[in-house]
Amino acid sequence: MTQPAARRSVPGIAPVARGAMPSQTVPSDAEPSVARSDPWWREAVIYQVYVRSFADGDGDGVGDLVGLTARLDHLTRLGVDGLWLNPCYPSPGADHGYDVADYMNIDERYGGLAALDALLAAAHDRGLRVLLDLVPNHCSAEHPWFQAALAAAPGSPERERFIFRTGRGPAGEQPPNNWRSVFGGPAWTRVGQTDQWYLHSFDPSQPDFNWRNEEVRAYFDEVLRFWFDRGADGMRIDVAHMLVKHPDLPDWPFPPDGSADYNGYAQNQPEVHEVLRRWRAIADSYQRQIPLVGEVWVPTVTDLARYLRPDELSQAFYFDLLMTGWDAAAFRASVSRGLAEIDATGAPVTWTLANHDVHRTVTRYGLVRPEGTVGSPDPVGGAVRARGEVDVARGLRRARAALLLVLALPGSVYLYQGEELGLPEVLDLPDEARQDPIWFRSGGTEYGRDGCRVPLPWRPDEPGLGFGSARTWLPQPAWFAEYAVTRQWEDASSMLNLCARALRERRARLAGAGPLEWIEIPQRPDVVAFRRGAITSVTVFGDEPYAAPPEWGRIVLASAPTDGPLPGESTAWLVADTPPRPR
Ligand code: TEU
Repeated sequence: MTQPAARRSVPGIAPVARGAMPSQTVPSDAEPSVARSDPWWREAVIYQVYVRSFADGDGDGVGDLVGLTARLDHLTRLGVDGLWLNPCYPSPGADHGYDVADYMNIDERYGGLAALDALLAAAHDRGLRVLLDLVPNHCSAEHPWFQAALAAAPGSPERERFIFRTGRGPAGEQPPNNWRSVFGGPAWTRVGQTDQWYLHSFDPSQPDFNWRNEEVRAYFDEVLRFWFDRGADGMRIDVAHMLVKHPDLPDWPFPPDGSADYNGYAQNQPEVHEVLRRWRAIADSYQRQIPLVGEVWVPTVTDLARYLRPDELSQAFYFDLLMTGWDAAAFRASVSRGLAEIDATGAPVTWTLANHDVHRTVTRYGLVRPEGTVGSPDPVGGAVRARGEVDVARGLRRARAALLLVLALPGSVYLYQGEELGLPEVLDLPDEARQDPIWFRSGGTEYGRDGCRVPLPWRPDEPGLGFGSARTWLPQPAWFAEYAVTRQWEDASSMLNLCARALRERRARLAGAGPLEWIEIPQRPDVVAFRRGAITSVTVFGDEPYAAPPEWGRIVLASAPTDGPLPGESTAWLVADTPPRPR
């Protein structure tokens, strides 16, 4: 069903020969002056690939790089600028790749290094950039350094690469402090029956590195260079705010009523910025533009902006909007906050409505009756993974509208695989199928993130819905067939066609369009409208239709069918034949 890939030429991208190892001085340096002054990533739309759930090339039930490479046509037809791959390094898979055992290799289950080289070549050939995922806060307990640390004595240089401490209590049988793991339970695990414990902000199989140790810093310099030399176009950086801990590891004053899990000593320490500056210098030492995109969960947008100072991260996901519910005032306030605080840093706002850690957009916006509070160990888990009764049709309407709104904003946008299909969260996976460490560590009180990681439906009438294997690593519900890629390309009104059209319009009408100008509509507080470049974007959050003034022009794209007023819960992009005069 897929059409042949359009070949686009993108400045700064050089096709890389299959199997070749590009160096930093080969053709990707072409046109550096153009690229230097106008970094490609500032307005890019990047598609996030959760590799094990995108497409399976070898039929083992788990997605891989061969499967991905074979289906790049889907992404070129969709019209994105690049992709970000969740970690695919060798890993025991306790947290599906966020437990890395070898930082300078690709897992054989995903096809090994040769498959990555082939993917880079094929993607570059189509003008698609490829970002990898750096996991620097912790490694896998199977990483040779951690194995060496366990074998070495307390106080040894091997242990200094991690955070080992003596426990409390007469025999050191209590954890060294009161810190909690993001995945639930204490953040410390005892080494056998000794008085020594090691810190893990996530699962016990993910020991935290000691970022105050120069050997650790030097190692990651090497890791970055390894992938940039190989042709990676950028890096997403996992929990970039967490690397450095308070030097004394003091107890954090958690409220006794359990109302907040945020731990200000385990993250967001001033020294983390030294590390980010170091990485920025490495990225900038290449003759092409390499973005570092941070996953930074910090309490305020002002905190977030500190990570985006000119010599630190190029971008950081704007989770503020992802955590905002379907509400006109809240949406507009979040967008304004982002534009004010982030723009001031000189970095583009990096919008995202979904990723592999949160409930899918359709489900978040369609939640009509939340089921009490979520007993999540994760400080933001309750907000982004609330369960309850979902009105899927409503959720889809809102997700379509939200997507158009976001695609009209200045900055860069990250789409999570399946978002282009309007996939809802799979809330009712059988318990025995669940794999997320959050599910196990929370004692089954938090269902975790498996429901947004179910393998994609490609073709409705094939085993495994065309994923590439009949038995997929997480089971696909029967209703996934309705959302299949081929079916959606055939349906002009599908989310997939809406998304593809929006990306085309965005490229044609909004490239380099600059800032937005809000339009006030005092009589309709449920309508959010702004003008940017040639487009006026209007979102109706309420149920009542809204008739846009004729001078705003004609509708070029709408998230819901209309031949007059915009229906409730929809977004339309309008274009005036003669642009309105500036006020
Ligand atoms: O996520 C960081 C993290 O803290 C998430 O748990 C986040 O707070 C939460 O899911 C939102 O509710 C990153 C990765 O994206 C995640 O997949 C990994 O499990 C985690 O780091 C550990 O590497």
